[in-house]
Amino acid sequence: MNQNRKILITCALPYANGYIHLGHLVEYLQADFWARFQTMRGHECIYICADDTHGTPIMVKAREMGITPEALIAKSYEDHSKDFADFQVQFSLYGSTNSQENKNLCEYFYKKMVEGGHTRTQAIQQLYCNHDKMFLPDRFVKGTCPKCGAKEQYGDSCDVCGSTYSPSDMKDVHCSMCGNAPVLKDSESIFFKLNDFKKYLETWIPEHCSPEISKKMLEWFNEDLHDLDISRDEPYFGFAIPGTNNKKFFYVWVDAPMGYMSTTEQWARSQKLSLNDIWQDPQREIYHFIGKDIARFHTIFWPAFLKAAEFRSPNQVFVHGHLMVNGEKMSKSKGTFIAARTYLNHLNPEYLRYYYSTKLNSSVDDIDLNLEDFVNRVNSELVGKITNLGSRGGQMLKKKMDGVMSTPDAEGEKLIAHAQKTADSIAAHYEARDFAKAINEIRSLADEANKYFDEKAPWKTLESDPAGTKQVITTTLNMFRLLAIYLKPVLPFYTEKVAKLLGEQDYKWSDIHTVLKNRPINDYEHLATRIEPDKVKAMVEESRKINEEIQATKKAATTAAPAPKAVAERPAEIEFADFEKVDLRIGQVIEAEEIKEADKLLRLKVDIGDGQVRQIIAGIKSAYKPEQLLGRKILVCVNLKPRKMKFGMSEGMVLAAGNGGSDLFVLSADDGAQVGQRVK
Ligand code: NOT
Ligand code: ZN
Repeated sequence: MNQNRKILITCALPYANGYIHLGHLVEYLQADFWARFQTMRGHECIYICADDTHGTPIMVKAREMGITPEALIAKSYEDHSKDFADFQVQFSLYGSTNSQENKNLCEYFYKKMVEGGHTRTQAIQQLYCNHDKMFLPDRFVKGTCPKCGAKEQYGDSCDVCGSTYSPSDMKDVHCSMCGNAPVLKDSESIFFKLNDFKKYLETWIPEHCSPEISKKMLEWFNEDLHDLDISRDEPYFGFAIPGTNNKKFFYVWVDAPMGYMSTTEQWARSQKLSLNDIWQDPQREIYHFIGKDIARFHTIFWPAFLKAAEFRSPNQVFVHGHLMVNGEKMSKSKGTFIAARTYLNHLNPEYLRYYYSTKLNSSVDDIDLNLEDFVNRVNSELVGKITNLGSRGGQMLKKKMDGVMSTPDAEGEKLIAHAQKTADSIAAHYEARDFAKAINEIRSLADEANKYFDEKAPWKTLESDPAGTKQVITTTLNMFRLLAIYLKPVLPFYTEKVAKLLGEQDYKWSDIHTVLKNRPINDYEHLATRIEPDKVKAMVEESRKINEEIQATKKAATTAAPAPKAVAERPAEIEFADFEKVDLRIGQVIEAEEIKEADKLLRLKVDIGDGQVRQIIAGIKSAYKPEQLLGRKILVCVNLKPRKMKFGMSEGMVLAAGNGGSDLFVLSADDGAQVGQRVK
């Protein structure tokens, strides 16, 4: 084992507009296991995370709540910090991307990008909502999926058929907040020339990611890499881009990864060190823990940014899968989208820590939290197999005997020696983030200890052989102690209580080499009790209710908004017979002229078949010049009562779509349609 490694690990930064849920915890817990393991082994492991505070969703959420973005992120910071602390996630520092250090770093990276010639500007068109007065990211645009026709899909992808597209491909595009149709507005963006780093990344990726992620990421390299638009127009909650008069801001994904470094910088300062003392130390290992959904940001964009700014890159990006609950995606309506806080209202955090550890490995496979299995495993393994050794052994020694250990018997010595020998293999699994395998080994040791305890049945020999009984209990407590040391990365508080029971403290990995003999123990303090399945039910029920309430509030907010087009009511229905009364025909414009005296009117002569020609006075002057209509086959209502107008009789109606003014489109028929044909 390397002596005194220096490690820095990070987890993805949670967005400051939402709560921490059990899905997030898959990551923060595994990183916490790993950090605690490294620390126990005597290495220095700095564990960094922060809130991700910028971007449109946070700005919009604060607007909806009627508070400033700063107030929103302050509240999230408090909630997130508390959730993590209560789940025993021990960060060296939990920061925020909305810090001065992060702003400085962002500006520094940008300066280096510009100096290196890795930026360019380009005119672009973006959707803009005139009502909400902002540019709309794809997620704030809704419409009808161009592939499958599903309504109310996001502007980037369809939840129903899974296809991806851009908002311009959609029908019925509207702003997700107010329902109005957005307009295209010209702007200019600053792009980071990602393709400048193509060669570099092609070698970097396989060296810094698992083969499965590397393969996936390199699929992007079959063609040129698209440059990354790193600017966003105001209004935007983020850092202004220097030289843009506070009109343009860094895209949130630019300053988010820098949060890893700026938080490290803050931590370094608390140790009277600089950012470079940590980040640029060639001896230091740096690892990012992330979920597979954001692999592209961390294995393509981020190393390119770092290269552009001449910083070293992380040693590895550790990518994990997503959380499923009961074999399915977490579901708000089923109550399986569970907030960290809701869990804590009902259950002990160590149960989840234990359960996740039995499931986690280093692959990107999703992990499943099966709630029934969760109850069973915690009850049978953590409580039934492991804790029982300590509680039975500890209480017998303390209550039925003098509370002082003796020495293990010969069989016990073998058992303990075997458990000690397993340390290297358990450590190797922890090191490889194969937590499930580490726990498997620990559990087999617990099985062996239980088998020994049950075969010796010390409760039967208390009277007949007190010395032998004490040896059995001494063995059992030593085995229990080893299990607790091995479990410390996963169950730090639990292990602390075990240490207290045995009159020790703060276990290091190397403490496994000791065997406790002839020592008094302390009173047994309760360690873990069985999970009542009702508590799990109550947690699910509470989650369901919370999400129902959120949905109801959202709905109330949309109905209160000014009647958005997207949810306009259906017009009153008519009978087919009523429709039949409208006589629509294909007509052909044979004459068209402006009515000089009128702003809006054209005089048309329309052939409607059977030798009939009608004069129609139409309010379409601002949209058409007369010659544009000449010869066109159009749709005409021919049985509208003739109306006498200032400039003559109008004997029909030309059909057109649009809002009026120049926004008007006369409906015309395809070539094959015959003049005079009825339209049905
Ligand atoms: N807030 C983001 C998310 O997907 C993660 C940001 C991680 C930080 O929840 N960045 N980088 N690169
Ligand atoms: Zn809008």
